[in-house]
Amino acid sequence: MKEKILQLIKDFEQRKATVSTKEEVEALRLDFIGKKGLITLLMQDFRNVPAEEKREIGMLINEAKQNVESSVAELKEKIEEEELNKKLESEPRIDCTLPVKTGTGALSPRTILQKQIVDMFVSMGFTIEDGNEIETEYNNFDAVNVPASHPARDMQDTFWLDNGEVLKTQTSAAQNRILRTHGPKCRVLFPGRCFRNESLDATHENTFFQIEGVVVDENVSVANLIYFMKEMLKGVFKKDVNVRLRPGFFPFTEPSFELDATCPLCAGKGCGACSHTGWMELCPCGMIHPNVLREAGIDPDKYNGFAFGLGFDRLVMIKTGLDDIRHLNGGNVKLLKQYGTKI
Ligand code: FA5
Repeated sequence: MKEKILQLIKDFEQRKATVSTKEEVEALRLDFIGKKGLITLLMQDFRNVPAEEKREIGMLINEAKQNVESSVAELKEKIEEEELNKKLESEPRIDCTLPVKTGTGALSPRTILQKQIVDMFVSMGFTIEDGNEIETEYNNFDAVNVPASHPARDMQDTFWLDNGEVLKTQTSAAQNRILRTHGPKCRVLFPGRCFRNESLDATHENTFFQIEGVVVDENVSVANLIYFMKEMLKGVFKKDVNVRLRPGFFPFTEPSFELDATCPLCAGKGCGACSHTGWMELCPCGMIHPNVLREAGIDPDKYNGFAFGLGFDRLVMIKTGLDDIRHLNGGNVKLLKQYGTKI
């Protein structure tokens, strides 16, 4: 038996030196340790080995079997590597060091300006948050004091989903969650995409962006609101911009305002862009309604705050001179790239 095993090991080593394909390796494996392989058959004969030789013979057979297994694995790996190398040699080479063809895309003017505005507010101590695009009716309306009978809930304006949720019509939909999370002393900016079932024209899209901000603390005033708005406008237009507040109405602010800025194009003298008024309507805002604070678990007798909801596409249009909001959602890369440089 011992001689047989030693002979088998020799035979295996000889065969091993001759194989060069995966198929040959598999045949070699089957011949030696397959179901009817030579070593497997020897193992079946093992029961006939005299008891005193069993230990030595057993070890020899096991070593031979392990040697075949590891040799087969090594051979397979070696052959696979050789095959891969051959394949790589035969394929056209890609030179990763060649310069990349640039200019295939561009950041939207919206993206560029939003980043600038976000940076400004971060430098003024604001945290940036993201809102959902699909919102509950509660967050979009009830939580911000929009009563059930308010016309904004009408099918004309709101995209309702079958499950009763809505496509967020305003970034204010995130107010309740944000106030709850951040608590009564907070400065938070939350840009987001909004959706309304509007007739489209040069200034109205069904998908547009707002940038909303809230500040809540003790003794917050309208003067604070004006300060932050002027700082933002100074950053956007790189010069001081005058603002004025007109009375407005929003269920979630009291008092509510429409904030106008002196037309940055004609510096308030009057031009086509501002309908010769010298002012541009820019940002609805106001002092957060006590009901909204209360609904978010904040005591309105102790804390107050302001909120603003900048119509962001409008600001992008003013800044770049783009005359139709629909371009901002279009895929004309050349156009968007060109207007992006104006920011
Ligand atoms: C609101 O959406 C309020 N949530 C804003 C607000 C926030 C007020 C916090 C007070 C406090 P309004 O519906 O006016 O308000 O929209 C705000 C701005 O979004 C508008 O001034 C306008 O610039 C922009 N906007 C509204 N509808 C459209 C539209 N269909 N296409 C493009 N921009 C729009």
